[in-house]
Amino acid sequence: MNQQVIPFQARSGKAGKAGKGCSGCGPSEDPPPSDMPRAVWDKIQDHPCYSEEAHHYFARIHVAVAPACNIQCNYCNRKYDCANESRPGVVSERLTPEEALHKVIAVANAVPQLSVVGIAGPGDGLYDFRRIFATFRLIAQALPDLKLCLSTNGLTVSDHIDDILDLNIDHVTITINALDAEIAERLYAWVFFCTRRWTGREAARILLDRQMEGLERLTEAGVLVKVNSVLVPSINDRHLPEVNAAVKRRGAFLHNVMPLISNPAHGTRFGLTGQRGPTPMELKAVQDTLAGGARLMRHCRQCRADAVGLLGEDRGQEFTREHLPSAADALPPDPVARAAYRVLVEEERQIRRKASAGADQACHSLTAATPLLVAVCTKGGGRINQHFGHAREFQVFEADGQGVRFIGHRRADHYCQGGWGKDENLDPIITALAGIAVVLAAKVGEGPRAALARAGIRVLETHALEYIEPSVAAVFAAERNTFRVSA
Ligand code: CLF
Ligand code: SF4
Repeated sequence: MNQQVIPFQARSGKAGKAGKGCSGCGPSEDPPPSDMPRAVWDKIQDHPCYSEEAHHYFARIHVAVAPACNIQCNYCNRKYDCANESRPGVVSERLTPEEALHKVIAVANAVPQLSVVGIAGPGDGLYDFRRIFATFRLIAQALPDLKLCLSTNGLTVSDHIDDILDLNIDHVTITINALDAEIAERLYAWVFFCTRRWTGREAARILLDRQMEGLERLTEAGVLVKVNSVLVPSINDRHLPEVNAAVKRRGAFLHNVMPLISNPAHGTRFGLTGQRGPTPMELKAVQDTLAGGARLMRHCRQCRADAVGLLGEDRGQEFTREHLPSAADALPPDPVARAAYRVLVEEERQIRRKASAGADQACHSLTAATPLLVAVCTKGGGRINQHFGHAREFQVFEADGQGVRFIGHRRADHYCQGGWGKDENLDPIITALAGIAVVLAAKVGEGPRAALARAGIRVLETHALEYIEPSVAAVFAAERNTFRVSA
């Protein structure tokens, strides 16, 4: 059992306590939330992308069985053999359906957190649909407790509704970046449809119409659809509220606005033409304008198409072909550890909810207070359980008079390089933490603490191993009551 996700050994210590100075904000209500049917909650509660809470506990595997695509987005370049890049469209190796099954069994037996198998590229999840459905069929037969999850550009999704339902694919993502063809034609180079390649506004219209039709047909059939939108500054940033409203009307379960990743080295059209991605604060500003519309996903990590593990960690390189057992040595699927892990997670969730009970009340007493952004170093389990120097990403929470909310993450190279600190990494870390007032870590060295203090960011160890939301609430209350929290 992987102890780092749920550190049960910590329970008898301070791990279960709510924060100090405030009873803490956080999940105080037993799910499902009042606006969610029980059947829907049952589908999402262990899906790390569809439930923010679940992403602290559960892992996904992407099997890279979909190499080709029927459209060309200006932000995409499908690459192989790039182990160091973490972004969609990049894989180290592509798989046949049988190889995918072999890999999923090996990962499932080694990673009890695994709850979802996704197909998310490196091309389109439905272009080579026979291969995709063959893969899902093999996996569903061998590991029926794993959820199946499909990601597509939506061009052909309405042609495959019956297969999606037959295979119990309950979760489908469609990437919809625009409703307006004038905007969309700046995002796509071409669309291959009905045996020919379309470009310009005609291509955009075909794609947008097909996406909307697919979304409607899926939601009518009861499939939970997440809509991804890539935020491209000066192209669709001001248009995304319309997209959000339109997909909400058509029954989308979640809307995930992701920042454009753009770099000339990636060889994409946007990378080569200098189109920049949004800053973290620009992304947050757009997401904030969508509040009250379709439910927002803010914990996306823009995974590789062969990602393995919790969101934010990628264990894909542990499970490449050369690391998998040969077919002769492979163990059969064993669901026991996964079942045991789910029982422990349920128990842990109950404890966490109790620790957070009454938290919102404390935040409500500070309704006039300015919101506070707090970054957290965590390895999962919903706790502050990672050293500052080991963090490759920081989870960002916003506290205000309404409570504490997860609002995103910031990536940076980690400071600690096996026993010594890499000072060159501190500036990029400080840049990545723009707008953050406080960092909560399990531990931090004096060097980085002082450097961050010079940049106006305080790093606190006072909530080590505690639950995140109550700790953030405690810091919020202390800061806004001008009570100093000393490290
Ligand atoms: Fe994979 Fe996508 Fe399914 Fe999740 S990812 S196919 S819904 S199992 Fe998740 Fe990764 Fe973001 Fe995708 S963090 S890129 S939203
Ligand atoms: Fe790349 Fe996906 Fe766009 Fe196809 S749909 S070009 S795989 S991002």
